Amino acid sequence: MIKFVSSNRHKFEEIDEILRKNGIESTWINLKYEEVQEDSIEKISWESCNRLTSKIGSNFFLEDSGILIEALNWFPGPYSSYIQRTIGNEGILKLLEGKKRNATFVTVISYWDGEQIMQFKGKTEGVIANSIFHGRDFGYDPIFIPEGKSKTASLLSIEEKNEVSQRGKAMIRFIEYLKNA
Ligand code: ITT
Repeated sequence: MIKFVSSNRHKFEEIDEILRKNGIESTWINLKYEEVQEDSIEKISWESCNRLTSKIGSNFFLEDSGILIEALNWFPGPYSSYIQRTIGNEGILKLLEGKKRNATFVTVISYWDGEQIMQFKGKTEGVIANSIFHGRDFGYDPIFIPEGKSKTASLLSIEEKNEVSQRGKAMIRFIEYLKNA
């Protein structure tokens, strides 16, 4: 049994789909922890995990994710949550009018096994769509088209998204580690 700490139901649905497929049971700890403001997704993920070790006990993981948009000098990255809450997907589309649309989505998992923190990263290249496509409306998914797909991540099933997403890739690395540990 492994614990996943997050306030985000969509994240849990995605990680649970992959863990189940690999025969691993998980419990969702629905907790909004305070995120340190750091300039990298790795640091935020690591520090958030480190602060929870005494509270949650062993065998838990969490992850921090962010979208990096080339035409915005790779912003918002570690500020993705704030930008989503403020200008949102509509604001991003406005900023990108007439600009290059490449973007990279990153997820960094931090796992506390009771002794140390280990990190597993996943990255997915993609493009920002020209408009918002509602479906499974998780964060930037209504405007993010992952490489190899012809529609936004919001229009993919959880399984389809996991096959190409930053979170899916980070999870595969993490599961590989768990199986060999
Ligand atoms: P936690 O409690 O796990 O921290 P959160 O929603 O605050 O949940 P993050 O800080 O990692 O998660 O996410 C930063 C922003 O990126 C936030 O607005 C999310 O909705 C969005 N996001 C994260 N993963 C995403 C994904 O796979 N697809 C689309 N948007 C995503």
